[in-house]
Amino acid sequence: MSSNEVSPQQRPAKVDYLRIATEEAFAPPDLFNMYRKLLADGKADTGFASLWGFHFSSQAPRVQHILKYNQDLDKLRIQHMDEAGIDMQVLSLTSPGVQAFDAETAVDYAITANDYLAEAIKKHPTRFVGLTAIAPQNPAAAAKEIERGATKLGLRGIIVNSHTHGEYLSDPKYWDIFAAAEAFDMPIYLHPSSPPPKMIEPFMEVGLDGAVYGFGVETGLSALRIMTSGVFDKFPKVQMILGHMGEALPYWAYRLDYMHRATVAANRYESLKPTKRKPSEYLRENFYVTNSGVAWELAIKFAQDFMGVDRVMYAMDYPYQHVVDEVIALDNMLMNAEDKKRFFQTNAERVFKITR
Ligand code: 1DF
Ligand code: MN
Repeated sequence: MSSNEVSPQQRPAKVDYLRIATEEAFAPPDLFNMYRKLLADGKADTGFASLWGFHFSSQAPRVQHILKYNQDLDKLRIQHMDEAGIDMQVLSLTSPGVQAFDAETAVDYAITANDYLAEAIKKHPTRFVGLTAIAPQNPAAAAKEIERGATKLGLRGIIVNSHTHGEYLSDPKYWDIFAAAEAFDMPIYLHPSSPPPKMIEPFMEVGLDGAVYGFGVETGLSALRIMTSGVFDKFPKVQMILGHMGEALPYWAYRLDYMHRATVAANRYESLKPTKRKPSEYLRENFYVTNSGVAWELAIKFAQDFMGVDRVMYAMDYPYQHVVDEVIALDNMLMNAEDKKRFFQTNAERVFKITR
C-alpha cells in the first residue's frame, strides 16, 4: 500500500455540494514511451529531463503512484475519486504534454490524445470532462484543434503548459490560439511547466526547478507576459485559468499595477507598451484561479476576496497531490455554505459548461 492510498476511515463526509476537481492529469498509453524516447535521443529540454528523467528512474512510492495513475482513466481512477469524494474531474494531458515535442509530432499527438480523452469521457460521462491539448508549435493547427475539441469532441476548454521550448503565448505569432479560444468560448488553463533552458539554471543548482517553485514563478511570468503584451486588449473575452492559487499573482497585484504603470510611464522599454487595463483588472476579469496544490484556507480566502468568489475553484492535482486529508480540510473551511459550493461546484459547472 503506497503512502497515497487511503483507508476508509479517512473518507470525506457526505456534503451538499458536488466536488469538481479542475486540474487533474492523465497520460494516454503512448505518452510516457514517447517521453522516454525523447530523453534517450537527447532531444529533451533541460527542465523536461530534470522532471521526467527523474520520474522514469525513481522507485520512490510517490513517483510510482504518479506514473501508474496518470495512465488510468477507468476503474482505478474512479475508485480513487469515490474514496476521496470527488464527483467529477476536469482532465488535462499531463505537463508538458505535446509541448515537449517537435511541431509535427506535437500536432499529431495532440489529436491522438484528444481522441483518447474523448473516448474515456464517453465511457464515464458523469465523472469526467476534459480540456483540449494543443500544439502551440503550430498555431494554425492549434486553432483547428480548439475548434475540433469544442465542436466534435465535446471538450470544455484548452490546456497549455506555459512556455513551448522557451517561447511564450505573449508572442503575437501565437495569437490565433486566443482568437480560436474566444471564438469557441473555450477557457485556457495555463498549467505549469519546468522553466525553459534560459531560466532554469539557478533553480536546478539548488533543486527548486520543479513543482516546488520553478513551476510557479515560470507560470506566473507566463501569465503576466500575456497580460502586458495586450492579449486581453485584442481578445477581451478570453478567459484563462491559473492553478496553485494563481501562481501567486493575486498576492502580487498591487505591486504589479504600480510598477507596470511606472515603468510604462517612464518609457523604460520599447517592449513594454501601455495596456488598456491594469494587471489587477486582467486578473479579475480574464482569469480564474484554482487551489491546486494549496489546501490552505487563508490563501483561498485571500483569492476569493481579491478575485471575487465566482473566480476561485477547487482542484486536487491528481495524481500528483492525491491527498484525501486535503479534501477534508477544505470541506471544513470556515466559509459560508454558498461560497463553499461556488468553490467546489458551481464555478466549475459554469466555466466548464457542466450540466447534469
Ligand atoms: C508535478 C506537479 C508534476 C504538478 C506535474 O505535471 C504537475 C510534480 C508533470 O510534482 O512533479 O502538474 N502540479 O501541478 O503541481
Ligand atoms: Mn498540475
